[in-house]
Amino acid sequence: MLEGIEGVSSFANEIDNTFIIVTVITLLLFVVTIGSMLYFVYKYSSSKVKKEDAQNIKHYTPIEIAWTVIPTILMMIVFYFGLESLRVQRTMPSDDMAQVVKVTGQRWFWTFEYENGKKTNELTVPKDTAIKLVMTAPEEDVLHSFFVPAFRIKEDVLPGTTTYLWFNAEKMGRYDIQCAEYCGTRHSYMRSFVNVVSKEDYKNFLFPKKEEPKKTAIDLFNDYGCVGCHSLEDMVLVGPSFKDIYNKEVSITSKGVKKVIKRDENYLRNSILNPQDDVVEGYVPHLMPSFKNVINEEELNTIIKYFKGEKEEVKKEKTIDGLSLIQNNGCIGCHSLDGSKIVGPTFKDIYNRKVVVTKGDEKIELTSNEEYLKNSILDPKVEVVENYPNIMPSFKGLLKDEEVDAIIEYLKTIK
Ligand code: HEC
Ligand code: HEC
Ligand SMILES: [Cu+2]
Repeated sequence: MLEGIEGVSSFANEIDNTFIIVTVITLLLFVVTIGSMLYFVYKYSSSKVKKEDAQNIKHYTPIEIAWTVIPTILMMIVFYFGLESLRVQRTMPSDDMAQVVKVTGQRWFWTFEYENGKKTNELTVPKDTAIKLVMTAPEEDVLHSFFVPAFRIKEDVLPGTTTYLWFNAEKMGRYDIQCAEYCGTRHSYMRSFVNVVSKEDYKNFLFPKKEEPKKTAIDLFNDYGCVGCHSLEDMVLVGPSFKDIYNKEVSITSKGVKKVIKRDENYLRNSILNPQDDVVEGYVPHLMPSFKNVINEEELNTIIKYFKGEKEEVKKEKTIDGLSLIQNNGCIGCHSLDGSKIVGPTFKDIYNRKVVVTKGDEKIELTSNEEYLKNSILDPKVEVVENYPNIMPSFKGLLKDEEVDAIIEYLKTIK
């Protein structure tokens, strides 16, 4: 079915039924009034009735009563269903009965903030759960309207005022959100999605599991107690030192036979998995426990790499990504990356370009260096680029210092 036509919230059916009832009743009234009119126009047309036969009926009580009482009843039916469906829609669940999500509508993007402080640009909600939306717009913004056709909900989002909506989505899926109040140039782009997911997925969404960092060889040596018997330095403990052993020769006793072999990868693997096979000369046999079925293949590889002296790739700490910041903060609703003019100047080649700004009453030419870019993001009202409207919201307090820096670093790269 076309998305949005099928209702997926708990009260969608009730609202759909109300629409059907209203439509049927109005159709009925339309057919009866227009139908009888057409019939009488035909029946009493001037060609069929002589003038002198025409009579002026003054009063006819039964018909007066009928056309007062019947429409009144029909209208009361419409009123009843209208009121009932409005009531379910507008009776908000209490905060402890519902998941509360804060919604901010602003030119021209939506921001959703969940109970744990997480923020997104698409709304994600669990299935079969009452969701209460607490909605507002920043003081200096304009009117918007939050509309999810599939849930049959719509409500204005106003600067400086809080409005509410609630719903309980009964089917998983991805549904349109559209601003339904004309709010300027990019109004039609002020759209997003509601993702209805299972309760479990919602939990993972709110509290993503951190990937455990991969263990290094040293971690493994500690975890498996190897360091109790092997030193990593040039020292003999209970077993031989691990220092520089790869590809070096060693005398061993292999199944009762003494020989000198090279410590290649296979030998090292086998020494860990089946230490009883080859015993290094001068050491107590059968002391080292077997790590077969204890150490997995991946860990074994890590250890072998260590012996080989290969550097382990140390995972870089996740840096803040400028591109996702400008996507998630609505910058690209007003600034293009490809040189086209949307609402604000394009980000293409923005770094170190000459720009004319109005500062107070003066017009000055500047170079867009880091400081200028930073001020443009945090105090956009101070220097306004010539020929552009002074509507960029300030991101002071919304972006952390390091986030602003990451954005600027990213802006520098857009060529
Ligand atoms: C209880 C003490 C003990 C523990 C624990 C132990 N080893 Fe050993 N290991 C030895 C001894 C003793 C030898 C020498 C005798 C032999 O070859 O069995 C040895 C030999 C080795 C050798 C061959 C060394 C060479 O010079 O050729 C390797 C490789 C090795 N161990 C790796 C490990 C790793 C990896 C671990 C931890 C997962 C570990 N061992 C845990 C006692 C231990
Ligand atoms: C509502 C639309 C809008 C949003 C959202 C917006 N801006 Fe702007 N921005 C503008 C407009 C319009 C201008 C030009 C007028 C001015 O300087 O204030 C501008 C100017 C700028 C400038 C100076 C541009 C130049 O050519 O010198 C920078 C840098 C900037 N914005 C960065 C950002 C960043 C980063 C974000 C997101 C964190 C953002 N903007 C979000 C509308 C917006
Ligand atoms: Cu809008």
